[in-house]
Amino acid sequence: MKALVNRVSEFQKKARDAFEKVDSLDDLQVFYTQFLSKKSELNAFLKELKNLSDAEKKELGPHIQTVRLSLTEGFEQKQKELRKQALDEKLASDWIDVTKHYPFEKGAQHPVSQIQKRIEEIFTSMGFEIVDGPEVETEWHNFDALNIPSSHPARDMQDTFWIRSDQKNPHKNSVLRTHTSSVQIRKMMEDGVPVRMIVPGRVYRNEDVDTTHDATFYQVEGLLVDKGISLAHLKGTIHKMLSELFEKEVKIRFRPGYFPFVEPGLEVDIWFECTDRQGKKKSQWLEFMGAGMVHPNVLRNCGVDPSEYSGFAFGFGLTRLAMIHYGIEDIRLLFSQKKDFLSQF
Ligand code: FA5
Repeated sequence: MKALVNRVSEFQKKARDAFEKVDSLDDLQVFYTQFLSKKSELNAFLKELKNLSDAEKKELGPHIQTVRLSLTEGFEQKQKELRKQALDEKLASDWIDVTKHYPFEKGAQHPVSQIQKRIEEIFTSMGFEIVDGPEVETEWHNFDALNIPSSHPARDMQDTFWIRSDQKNPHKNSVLRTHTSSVQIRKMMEDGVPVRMIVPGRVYRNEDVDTTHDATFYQVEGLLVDKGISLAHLKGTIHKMLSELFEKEVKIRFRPGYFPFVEPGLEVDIWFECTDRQGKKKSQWLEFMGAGMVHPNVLRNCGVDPSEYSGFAFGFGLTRLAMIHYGIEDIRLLFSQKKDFLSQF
């Protein structure tokens, strides 16, 4: 026992001397290995305790633990100091002059963001709220609640990126939302009616990309539900929105269209006048958006009584609108990150 006590005292002295000399994180690591790790003499002392009597263990055990504790505290404190010192040194030497390349080239808002901002201004001036929703959506919100059950052929109208589709429960399956219409459901279920909102947002479809189709694009959904709402309100709202946006009287027309979540369903066309590359004036009806009166089943799915409330809904491609507005011929340019192209807007 006496021999062990002496060795512990000697160890303690050696450790203190070594600690005094620690000057860097590398030194500290060497100190740790030698005096605190499993390979250290300290650990060997603890093993040797086993061979002593109970009384000796009671006396020497706590002493060895106190030595270990004081060395560990010293080690941790020193580690903190040295790490801070290393960080301070790095920060002092490792910095960049952010003004070096001044003046920066001036950035600008993306054309789709510019149109989105303008659309938001126009709709908020008409008392519409701007609402957001998740881009990873449940199958139920994206399809079933909008009157598109899994067996319905209308599912094929929107090629879908499935995230999870191995379960029978549409609340558990998820998709990258194929349209912003899913937010109609979320909003009415959360806040009830009356409602007057637009939802600008990104949507995804598993499409073959071409000049007018992208796999990721932006839509704006509109929903107004209240007592006594009719198609006349829809027509007035869309006409006002487009005339404000194009800063002139815009001609629109309604055609019958099919979307399972509206009845009657419509396609809205816009009379578009432009000058082609040869300088020739061109005018034509352009398909602009889907719309209609909210289907009674959709209202019921959201807990709204269709005998009391009615409403209109619409959805248009914001990316396509930006193309029309700025005369962009190929949708792929918009998200090509090409500075030459983007700096024109
Ligand atoms: C819908 O997505 C319906 N949710 C719209 C709607 C809402 C109808 C409310 C009725 C009531 P559709 O699949 O037609 O409908 O898409 C709407 C618009 O998104 C199109 O008119 C078009 O402008 C745009 N769009 C559709 N697919 C693409 C694509 N691949 N790339 C770019 N824009 C697209």
